[in-house]
Amino acid sequence: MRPRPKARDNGRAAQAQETRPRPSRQRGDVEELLGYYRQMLLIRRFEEKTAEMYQRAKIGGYCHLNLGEEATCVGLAAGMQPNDYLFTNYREHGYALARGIDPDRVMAELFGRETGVSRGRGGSMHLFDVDKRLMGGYAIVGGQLPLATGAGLALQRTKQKDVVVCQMGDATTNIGAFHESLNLAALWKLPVVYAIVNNGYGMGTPVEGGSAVVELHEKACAYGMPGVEVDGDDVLAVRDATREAVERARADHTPTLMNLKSYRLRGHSVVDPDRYRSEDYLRRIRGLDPIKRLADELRDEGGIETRTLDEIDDEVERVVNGAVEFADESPEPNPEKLFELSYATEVPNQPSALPGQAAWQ
Ligand SMILES: Cc1ncc(C[n+]2csc(CCOP(=O)(O)OP(=O)(O)O)c2C)c(N)n1
Repeated sequence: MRPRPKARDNGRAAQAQETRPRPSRQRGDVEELLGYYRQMLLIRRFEEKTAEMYQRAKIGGYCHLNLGEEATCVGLAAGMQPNDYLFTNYREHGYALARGIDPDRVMAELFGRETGVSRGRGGSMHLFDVDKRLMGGYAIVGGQLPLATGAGLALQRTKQKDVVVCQMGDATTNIGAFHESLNLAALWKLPVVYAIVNNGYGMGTPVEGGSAVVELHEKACAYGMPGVEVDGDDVLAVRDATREAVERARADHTPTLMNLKSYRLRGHSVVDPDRYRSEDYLRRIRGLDPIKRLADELRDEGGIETRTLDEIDDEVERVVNGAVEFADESPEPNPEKLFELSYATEVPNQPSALPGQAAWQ
């Protein structure tokens, strides 16, 4: 058996702290920063509540949280135009919220209710909202990449000006679909931005345990496209890098690979006891909390009082509690109608069939 790679603390956490000087001036409009702060806090409280609701068995199936990755969710969404398309992996609640989908409908989807964003048919890993141009939520690692690339091809062929952003995890860069997709996007000049949310781990395997190239943006050179490393704990850095890549894709159809270096504060999914990361590593990444960082910046350079930040926290907590109430009171989907949204063509529905029995002859 191959020796298990050491818990990943390869100096990145410590180094990250050293290479992040406090900005010497206010970097953005305070109102805008407060908006990002609220969105990030909403994701934080929503995900904490999701973990609680999972433990209370209100949510079933697989469930992956964006805790610690809030700056990537909000920064990516802020760097896109409302008409641009977003494809994500299964760790996507935060992206749905950052795109402006009502938290009530996101929570209802996690509860598997008819009022959910995917009418209760998708659950945590399959959030989909065509109005907000969130094109899913995919459970198969790398599954979103060929679809996002195909969407880019469709936009190019129909001469539309919209851009596709395709989010993925770090381990996804080791999947065949990653390489095929980037190759075609570069070859055909497709308006797609590939955004790695690099939280350092694919389940329990650290980046250096699964990838021959550890600096993942360097993989872009194989396809002659720009590869950009971004501080994924800094919402403004993520927004600005995304905006630049998205506008480059829009202007001359040059795809980009972004490597957003971030951390996840908990295990891979809500049932992962997270035994492969050392206490020391966890302590250090907690010190890099993107929300605390933005709060400090707002206080120190924006002149915002702690009281104002606390009020925002109270307000988002009410929103999240309201979302739970809404989800809890919403009806379950009618089993008679389950196939209605699953297939483009009509399929006979036999909800009385037992598991393992063919649904139709
Ligand atoms: C094709 C495929 N292989 C394996 C799995 C099981 N699996 C689910 S998540 C995951 C790790 C992916 O890690 P990464 O791409 O870094 O994303 P993250 O979970 O960190 O967001 C694996 C191996 C899967 N869902 N699909």
